[in-house]
Amino acid sequence: MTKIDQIETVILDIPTIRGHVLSMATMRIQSAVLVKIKFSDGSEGIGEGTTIGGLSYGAESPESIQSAIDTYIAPALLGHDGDSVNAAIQLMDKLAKENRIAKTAVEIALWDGLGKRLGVPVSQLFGGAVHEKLPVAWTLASGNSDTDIAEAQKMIETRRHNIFKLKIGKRPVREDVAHVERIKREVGDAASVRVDVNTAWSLQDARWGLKGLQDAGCELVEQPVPARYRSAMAELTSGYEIAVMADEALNGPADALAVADARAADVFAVKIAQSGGLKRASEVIAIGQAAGIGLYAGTMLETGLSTAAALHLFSTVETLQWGTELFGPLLLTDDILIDPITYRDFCVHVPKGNGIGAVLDPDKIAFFRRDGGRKMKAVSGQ
Ligand code: MUC
Ligand code: MG
Repeated sequence: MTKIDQIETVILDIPTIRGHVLSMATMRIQSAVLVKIKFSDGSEGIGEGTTIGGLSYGAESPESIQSAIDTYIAPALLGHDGDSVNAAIQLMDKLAKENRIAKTAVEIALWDGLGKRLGVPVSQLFGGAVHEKLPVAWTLASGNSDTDIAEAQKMIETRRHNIFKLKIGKRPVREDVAHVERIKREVGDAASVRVDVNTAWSLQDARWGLKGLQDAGCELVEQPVPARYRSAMAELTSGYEIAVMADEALNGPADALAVADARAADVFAVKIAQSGGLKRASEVIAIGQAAGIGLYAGTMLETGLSTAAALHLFSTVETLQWGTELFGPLLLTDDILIDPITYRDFCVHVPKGNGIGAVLDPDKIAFFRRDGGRKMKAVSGQ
């Protein structure tokens, strides 16, 4: 038996390339909790958990993710069989309620270790990849329409993205609709325009918003109302042509079943971290498929590490009708992988190699770690 010998965590704080203005927070850094698991045969696995804007997006913060792992999850897993990811998932679910991002970070490291020991990519552990690359959206969220338009035009010209998700919900609804109209007019048929309201609207706001957005040629609206407004989501889903996507409302398979049952979304934004790991995300995907709901691979703005893990899972999915937004590493000023993930021709490529196919750059980890990395760098004069 390959035992779990050691579980280490570290928080990295990596600046974003520009302020990322969301309805609930403006991000200027992303904090990623990295997990490294050492196994008794000398093998290792790495994982990552992120949230967005501290505690403004959900109930877990970078600090709570780290402490849930260090204080509760790691001590319970030590000595257990590293080859049975299912046993670890079951144990984590038993001893820790919720805390899906913390569980995800650990679970990714277990899959990565298992893949490396078996000499196969993680996609193989989920039945094998059917895609080498997937379409990838970019989020326009500078907080300024002119800057967003220039950014979109550059992305189209350089063939990096032709799907744009606009972050709205901070301004009054009519101003938001005017902002979307302007951007759609500028990009025309060269790009798909969608929006994410991050729960900011009331049902009344959303009725105005969805009407205006669909008239503007916007194709999809993500989580217009709070996660718990399931009947409002159902009304909006059936009341307008524009596709309605559930994001914050989807915290694992039980939510997916309830949302599908209530017809409270046309599309699922499947996030590995919000689902509670790759396995639970695969269950959310299965429920969406069975219910005839469209699929989209969402992100918690992870670094290349968890983005690689997500790509392995999503590469095994038959159809992602709405593509992916697995662009997390591109929002950060620096990449922490030795071989960054490839973005080309409007697609993101699934990393090759065993496990999740990601190798951390130790200098970058030393530089961005919260517990003194930069100080260490400064002392050594770099
Ligand atoms: C979200 O709510 O979907 C995903 C892309 C982005 O820019 O923010 C996230 C969060
Ligand atoms: Mg969202």
